[in-house]
Amino acid sequence: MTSADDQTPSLFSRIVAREIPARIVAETDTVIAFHDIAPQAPLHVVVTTKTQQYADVAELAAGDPALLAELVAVAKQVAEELAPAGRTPGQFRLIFNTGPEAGQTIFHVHAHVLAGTFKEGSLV
Ligand code: DGP
Repeated sequence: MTSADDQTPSLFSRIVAREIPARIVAETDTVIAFHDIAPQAPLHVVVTTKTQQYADVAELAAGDPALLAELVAVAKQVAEELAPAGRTPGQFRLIFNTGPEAGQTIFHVHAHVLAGTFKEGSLV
């Protein structure tokens, strides 16, 4: 059991369940991607696991590396398919805020896929 197991459904689990609307852009059996509600770049998509078993990327890497690889593959797919105008498809920043002091607010592992520029150097 990991730290997220005993929690009530996270906001992202509620998006997975379609209880909260989101602009979903990709989905596999285990991973889902949707536009961030407060974009920090012309392309800003959140990629997360469909279950909330892992709170952050360190837990996911230790517990299910294949699922982490799937999440990264979906991030790349999104960055290829939704590249901002004038940007090279498939070139992107991938940010996993890990812990509250690093800016993590939702403790259900997720990556931020960013491309284009609003705030160069921002860590989301
Ligand atoms: P983090 O701070 O790394 O835990 O990222 C959480 C992200 O989730 C943050 O960039 C904003 C986004 N977010 C929060 N609430 C919602 C929501 O209701 N819908 C969507 N699409 N994104 C949300």
